[in-house]
Amino acid sequence: MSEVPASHPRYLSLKLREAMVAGVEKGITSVHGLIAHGRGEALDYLIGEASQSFALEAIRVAAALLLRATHPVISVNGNAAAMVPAELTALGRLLPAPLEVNIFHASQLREQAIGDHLLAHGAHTVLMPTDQALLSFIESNRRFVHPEGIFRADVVFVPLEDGDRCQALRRMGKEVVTVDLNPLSRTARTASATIVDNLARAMPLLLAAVAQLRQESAGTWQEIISGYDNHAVLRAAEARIRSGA
Ligand code: PTJ
Repeated sequence: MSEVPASHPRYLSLKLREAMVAGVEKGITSVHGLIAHGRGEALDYLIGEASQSFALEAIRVAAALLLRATHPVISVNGNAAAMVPAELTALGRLLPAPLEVNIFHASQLREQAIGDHLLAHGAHTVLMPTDQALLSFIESNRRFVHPEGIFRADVVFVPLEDGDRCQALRRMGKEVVTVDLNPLSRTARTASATIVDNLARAMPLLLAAVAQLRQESAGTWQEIISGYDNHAVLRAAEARIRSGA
């Protein structure tokens, strides 16, 4: 790892780059993941490299959706595993919910490496893709899921998605919570709640929101969810990006 002084103005961004490169070197992240990360960096720059109010609103709804769920599942790909393994594990324990490895660029070696990485970070349950349960409406490698995980989930948390699966999950009647710096992506537009923020910043905020809202009643969760308009949140995020503020 190269030395990045904590005083550097772009410290978080540089540390995240290092985490992604380390992810590729450990066989967790695909090389395509580096390109996806670069696109995220550019969008993050445009939203001000801070969690904006549209993200905070979506985070609260995301927490309520995950708490209201009877069978929530946390889907993990190669980018998310490299960036926030401890936070994903903590979310799994807090809800509680299993983590499920689900990647776009097919590789059994990488699936195994991601699973091992999550277990090494203290994950309670890590489910692996199987050929015993297939998602409908989707052709990619992401259709292979675990029968006790994404297949029967009512709410799926899919940070940093690639689009096709989010639509498929919605068509299967599931709620989808995503984190995506691109408010124009198919995932962002089809998810139930889209957190337009950097995954590395959003995860601690989501954990705090879940910890706080789990003290509240199911009625409060329902109120938070029913008053929410994901399209309005996406419009606010897009306006921020276009304003160049
Ligand atoms: O590990 P795999 O095989 O499942 O592959 C994972 C990637 C991310 C490579 C795959 O899902 C992919 O190609 O994704 P896309 O289509 O590039 O979409 C990723 C989205 O995440 C884009 O809209 C990016 O802007 C966004 N993004 C990138 N970095 C971050 C991010 N969103 C939040 N936080 C980030 N740090």
